[in-house]
Amino acid sequence: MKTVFSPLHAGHAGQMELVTAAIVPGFEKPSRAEFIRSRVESEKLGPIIAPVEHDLAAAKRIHKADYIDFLPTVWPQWTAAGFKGSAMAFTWPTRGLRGDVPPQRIDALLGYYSFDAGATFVEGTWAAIKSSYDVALTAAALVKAGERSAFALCRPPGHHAGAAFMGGYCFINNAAVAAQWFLDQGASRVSILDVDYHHGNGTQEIFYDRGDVQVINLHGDPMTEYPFFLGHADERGAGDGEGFNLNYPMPFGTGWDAWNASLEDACAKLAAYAPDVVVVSLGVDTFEKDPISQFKLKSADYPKIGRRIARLGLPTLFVMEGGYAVEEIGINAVGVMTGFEDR
Ligand code: Q9C
Ligand code: ZN
Repeated sequence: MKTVFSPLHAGHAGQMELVTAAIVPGFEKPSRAEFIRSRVESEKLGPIIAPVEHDLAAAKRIHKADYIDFLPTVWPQWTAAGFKGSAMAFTWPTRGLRGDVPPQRIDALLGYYSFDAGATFVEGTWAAIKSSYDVALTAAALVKAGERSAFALCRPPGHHAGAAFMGGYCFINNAAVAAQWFLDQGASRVSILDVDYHHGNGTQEIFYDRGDVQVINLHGDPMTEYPFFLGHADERGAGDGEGFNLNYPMPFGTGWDAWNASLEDACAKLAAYAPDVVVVSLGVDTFEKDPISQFKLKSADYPKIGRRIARLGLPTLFVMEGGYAVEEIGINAVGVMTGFEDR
């Protein structure tokens, strides 16, 4: 399997993060991608190739144009305003406030275009976002050209980003962009299988009323886990999308047996949908030692995930999402790939 990777992710570094009762160094850090890249090499998964640069047209098929045009301006606006440190939001247009009038200050615009403070900018952030997008589209093109699978080693991740909002370390929804790109290239139906520990609220929002993209999420129950405000089992899609959004919320402490039962059900629903291509939003923050997550999967479980996905017998694009236990992130993420290849 080919891996697509860009060193430009590394400029998105040193950002701070707001967590319960503290501001701490970001968990979404460059070593994540570097540990995965080095495991791709040591496991001899296959060639590592550089992304082809794309314009932003494919991003604007998924995201609002004003949102995409805003992203490259954040850091220049932040520094022009005299602000230092990490650019992050602190006020949001929630219920009872105006969500339709963009304010004229960068610190306020960050709130206008986000649902939390978790998508934070430093100087190299836009270049990293753009490279992650290029990585996803380049890997998608490999699958479209006939490869059985490809690994988009994206950083930053994407699945919390919606049509006009960032959050949860995510800016452009790489998996959603790739799914739409497959449709635009002639696919009739695409399934997105999101196995990240956190609910992919952005992906769900983007495709909720559409029948041409099936969105399946396995995740920590939003009653007690981030992102809290989406991801319940009764969210099944709307209009043309009715029945094509499937959520599998699971409680803290969930281990392989219960998680795998959800995966089995999800794979049956996916196979019944009979998509032309599968996009896997691959988070490995389901791992027992993940510092911000509460599931109990072990390193030996990740190849089993890959094996099960391979049994679907469909062209498959893996898009990297979360996973914060950096010492094991390469073992776990690449374990899915080697399992997929049954080796
Ligand atoms: N105390 C992804 O995995 N913060 N995003 C959680 C933990 C946000 C995760 C707070 C986690 C975002 C792509
Ligand atoms: Zn996650």
